[in-house]
Amino acid sequence: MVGDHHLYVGDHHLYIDGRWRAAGDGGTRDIINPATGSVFAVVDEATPADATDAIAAARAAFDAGEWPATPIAERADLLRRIADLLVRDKAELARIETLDTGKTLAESEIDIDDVISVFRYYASLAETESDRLVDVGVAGVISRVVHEPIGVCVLIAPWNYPLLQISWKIAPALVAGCTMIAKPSEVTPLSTIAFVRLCEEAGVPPGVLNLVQGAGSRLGTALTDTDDVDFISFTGGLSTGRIISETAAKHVTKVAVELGGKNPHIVFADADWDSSVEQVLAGVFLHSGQVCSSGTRLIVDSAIADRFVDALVERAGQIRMGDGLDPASKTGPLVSQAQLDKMNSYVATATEEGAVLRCGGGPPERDDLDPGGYWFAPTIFDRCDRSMAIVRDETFGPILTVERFDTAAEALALGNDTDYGLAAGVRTSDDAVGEHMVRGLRHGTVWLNDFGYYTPAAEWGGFGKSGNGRELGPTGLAEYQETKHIWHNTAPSASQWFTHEKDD
Ligand code: TXE
Repeated sequence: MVGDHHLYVGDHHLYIDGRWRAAGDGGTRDIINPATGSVFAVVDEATPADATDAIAAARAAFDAGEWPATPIAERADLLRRIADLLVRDKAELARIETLDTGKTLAESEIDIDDVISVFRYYASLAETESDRLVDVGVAGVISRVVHEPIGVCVLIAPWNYPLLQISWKIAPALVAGCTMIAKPSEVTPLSTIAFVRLCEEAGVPPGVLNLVQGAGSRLGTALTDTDDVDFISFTGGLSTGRIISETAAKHVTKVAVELGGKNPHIVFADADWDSSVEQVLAGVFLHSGQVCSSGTRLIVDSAIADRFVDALVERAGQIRMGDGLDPASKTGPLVSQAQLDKMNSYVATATEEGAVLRCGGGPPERDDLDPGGYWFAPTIFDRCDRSMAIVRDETFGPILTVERFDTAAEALALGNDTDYGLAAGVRTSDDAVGEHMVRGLRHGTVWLNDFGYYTPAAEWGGFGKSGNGRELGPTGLAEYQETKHIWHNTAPSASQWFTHEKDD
């Protein structure tokens, strides 16, 4: 057990129309440290009426406020000020993220660095955006395509990368000139609350960024079943994504949903051995597998499969799990009892379905871990196939399944045999095979001889049931923009449709 688990002190109010305030009914929620299972903070819990207030504030700030018409250079400056404040408070934000999610401090620090990069990237991108002139071939007509903010945005984030995922939404929304309501996961709201304080300090105008924390099941209707919202960006589970999409459709509200994945990591016999072992492990066991792009399906060449799996099993047993605040920990606990229950139930089902448990399958055999924490050891199931729930479902935990292939065609078919399509990895030293595979895989991101990396400048999102829409990159900004065509006749004359009727 490691040090500082005292109650995380401070106001954790809602932020609506530039004011911090308690929930309408005075309600609060206990926030749990996953490494101990004990309460370390208490936050205000919004009511549906609070959510409606937040939408009204964002609506007024969009319809009558100055932000949508603020020059792009000023909006970009604001994003850079936010990035500078994130740099200043990085250590504290990383600590909060670790206490809230359980991930290691090293991972939290990388998250905050990525958040900073996203704000800087969108500041620069917005400044280089330009209108598009269209030559319509009509004398005196100037035809332009311009981008305008889409309006009021509802931004709903999950618990696995709390600040990172909300920042992928807030940064482009802000620079596009939108106003918004941010709703972090009720499981991990603290870094978002701290971040909104930084936005206030940086000078985000009242009403532009509003914050309501609380259960999605309670706030969802108020946030999505309304004509006052123009765009909903959601990251989370498939079933929630469906509910939100159906509700939004009633109002013809635009929606972008990122719903996770069941990501294949395909290893050919000629792949570099050491980096393959290393990255297959990191790809699935980092953050205890609670990553939407986690490489949970190992699809390995039969020629090396037994030896490769033996190597993984040996190394998986050495991964040091522990409190994220302990610098010796390489991975942390699961986020909640609910996730722990889910893993235990998948282990039971997989065993019934005939998968062979090679390691893990329950808590690590250690007596130095806090018994209240949500510990689940790196787990490998061999001899798996697509009939098994553990291969089809997004388990969202540290469970690797192993399938074997004999030909590249088989590997490709297996890699695409999923309802999802978020990310995939291919490992081979044959460039032609690699190119064939990366072009054939129906996934939004494909890594060749690497795994897990992304950059703010490249789009992120899924094929299939991994969602629709894209975050990051130019498309991630375009989600927050309307496209308008302006046809400007600089020399109008009355010589068109009804001229002859008048003459007759
Ligand atoms: O997600 P939820 P949960 C997957 C993963 C995980 C499963 C369930 O498989 O085990 O989803 O996780 C808000 N209207 N992913 O239950 O419920 C909720 O408050 C509006 C994949 O935590 O989808 C939170 O802010 N909002 C994933 C957010 O939705 C609602 C990351 C996500 O919660 C709502 C997390 C409603 N009706 C889980 N109901 C990824 N893609 O990375 C809930 N919410």
